[in-house]
Amino acid sequence: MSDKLKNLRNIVFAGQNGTGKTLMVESILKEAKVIDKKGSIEKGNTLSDYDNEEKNRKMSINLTTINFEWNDKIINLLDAPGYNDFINDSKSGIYAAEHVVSFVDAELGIQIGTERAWEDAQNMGKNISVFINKLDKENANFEEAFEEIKNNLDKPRPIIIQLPIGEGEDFKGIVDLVEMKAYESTGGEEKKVKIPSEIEDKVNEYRQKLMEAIAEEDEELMMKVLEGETLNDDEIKKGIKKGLQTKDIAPVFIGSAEKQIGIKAFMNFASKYFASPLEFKTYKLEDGTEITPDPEDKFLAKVYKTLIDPYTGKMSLVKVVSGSLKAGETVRLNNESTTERIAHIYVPQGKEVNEIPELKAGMIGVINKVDTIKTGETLTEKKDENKVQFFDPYEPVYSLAIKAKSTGNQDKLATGLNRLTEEDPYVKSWRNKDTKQSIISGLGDIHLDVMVSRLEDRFNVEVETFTPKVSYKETLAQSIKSHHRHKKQSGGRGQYGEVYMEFEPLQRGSGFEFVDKVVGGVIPSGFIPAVEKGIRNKMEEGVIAGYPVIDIRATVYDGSHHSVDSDEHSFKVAASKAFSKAFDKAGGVLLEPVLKVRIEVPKEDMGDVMGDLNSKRGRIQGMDPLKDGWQEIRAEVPESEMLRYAIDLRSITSGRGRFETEFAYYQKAPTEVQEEEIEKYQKEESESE
Ligand SMILES: Nc1nc2c(ncn2[C@@H]2O[C@H](COP(=O)(O)OP(=O)(O)OP(=O)(O)O)[C@@H](O)[C@H]2O)c(=O)[nH]1
Ligand SMILES: [Mg+2]
Repeated sequence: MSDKLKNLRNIVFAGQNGTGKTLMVESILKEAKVIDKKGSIEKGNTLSDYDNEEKNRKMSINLTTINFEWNDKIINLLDAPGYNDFINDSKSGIYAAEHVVSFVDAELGIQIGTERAWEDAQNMGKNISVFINKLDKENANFEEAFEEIKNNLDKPRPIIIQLPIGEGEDFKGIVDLVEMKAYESTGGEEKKVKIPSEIEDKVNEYRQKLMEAIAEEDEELMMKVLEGETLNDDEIKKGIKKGLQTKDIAPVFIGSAEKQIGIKAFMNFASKYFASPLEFKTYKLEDGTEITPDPEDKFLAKVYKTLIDPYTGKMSLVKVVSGSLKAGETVRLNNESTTERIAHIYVPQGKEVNEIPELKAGMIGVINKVDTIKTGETLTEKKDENKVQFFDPYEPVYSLAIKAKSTGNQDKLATGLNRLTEEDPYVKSWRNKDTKQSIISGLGDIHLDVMVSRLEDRFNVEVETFTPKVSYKETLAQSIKSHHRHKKQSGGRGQYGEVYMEFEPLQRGSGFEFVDKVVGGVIPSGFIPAVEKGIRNKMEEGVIAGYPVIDIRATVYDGSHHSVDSDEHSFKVAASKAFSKAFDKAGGVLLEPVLKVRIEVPKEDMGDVMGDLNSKRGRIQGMDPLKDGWQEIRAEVPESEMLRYAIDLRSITSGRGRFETEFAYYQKAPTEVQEEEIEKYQKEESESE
């Protein structure tokens, strides 16, 4: 194993938004002398949040990777966004790293974003640790925060490895219980100091607790502690290494990104005890085979993220899970079944890249400007068709209809959406054929808002967004016979066609049936398809409210023709008119789509969530307890009531609840909805005339 790989550490900062991950990255880069001056979130000048949207919104949106050295180690530090709408980028970061440092605000305690990072890290088999940041805040409380962590994270076991010197406004440094060293920060400079005498007793007490916690990792160590002996430095270190290796312990770090406290101790610990990617087996092939990250084995890499810079073009971020790739070699793209020569290879450095000659197992790299490579792609050697498993992303739950403000810009909008959804594949852009609207779907309103701003910023298209129309359908209220004669005499050849028809509503899901019962050639057989076509066209167009008609049987049983004037067009018109008349006489029914909804919420929010579902005409289908304190609710709810559910559920459950939907069936829409839709349609029709 080369030293370079042995010394590599892939670390992601993940967890609740606003806990200070980006500012902590900045503090570390200052300490590592990658930057001379620390930027701030407020000024929008951090190395990690470089995107315009991140600067404007003062939050991370994209996963950013920064590469630097600490002592003898090469660190890839990944800064993940914490806001729920960008959670798939957090998952990408957890996927690409081996060590997940989950952030907690010392004042606010555990929040859902951090719990989700734990869940994702556990599911992907990653190593978890915790950073309690913002200990400088007035109401920060280290002990309370740790208790909460302990109560919410049982595997791996959180253990205290550092103690604060002072708290709240007096927070000025930390004691490293492993190394028994203290650091204090004055004027933004962290310096080693003597352990303050007033906390010596506490330090000894916690060092003892640390020993006991670590002894659980090793029988020999346990015996020693039980017999009242103290562990020596080497034994403690050995215990920590083992606990991390077995994913049994989660070290808890503390500090303040704002005051530059806890940086040195964290980085020293990470560079000493965190392990090289070659020591983990967290990736699998799609058939379940575990992959050994051996640089000498065959080349396998996964594209976990795509960035598109308006000037420099496409950057595909790859994690090499085995083997190696030299610049100039050709790889196979297994989703596309094509090959590409990779001329240059880079490592990411914020928004920049640094060129390198070779990528090896465990490394994070960048491939530039290969258009066919997309997020989720597996790159392999030429003849290898294996695919590497990816994480399960969160699916879109919130949609908006979108159109360019100026009609001349529709093409530009389409191009922009294409590019943007390639960069962020967790936004989908599609056309709803029923409502004839262009739709964008994402994880929440902020997610789509970012898309809209990017369309304006990068592609110069101003757009409007609306709540999407619901895909209503129409059908007949009852069976009815209907007749129409189409006759036109306006100089030259006339138009003539007459049909007698019967229309019947069918069961949901039956579709359209056409029956020809014409006898004696009163309508020549050559015109029968035109009759059917007339009905089909009208069905697509809609009769009462402009939505497609479904579940109908149309029977043509009589009619007449004219030997000169009859043509296909005349019979199409006659059938279509007969169909409309049938709706006038028998009445039309507006059908609304109903969704099957699965919701996960904390128990304490159950009452409010159920109440809200009731007010949305939802029918509860069942409930099941999930893991500790969570509940699953299954319900059927009309789609029209669910258009803003991502936002409603977020506010009812303070961002904790999540849900997914799928189409279930169509049902008769309530009378008020039907009346409203008909009125809207008639208004639109009269305006367009
Ligand atoms: N008082 C105090 N404020 C901090 C500290 N760390 C960060 N902040 C502030 O907290 C806010 C959020 O910080 P960020 O670094 O953007 O938080 P983040 O975790 O990256 O947030 P997301 O990118 O949205 O997930 C900013 O206003 C920071 O200046 C800290 O240690 N103490
Ligand atoms: Mg951030």
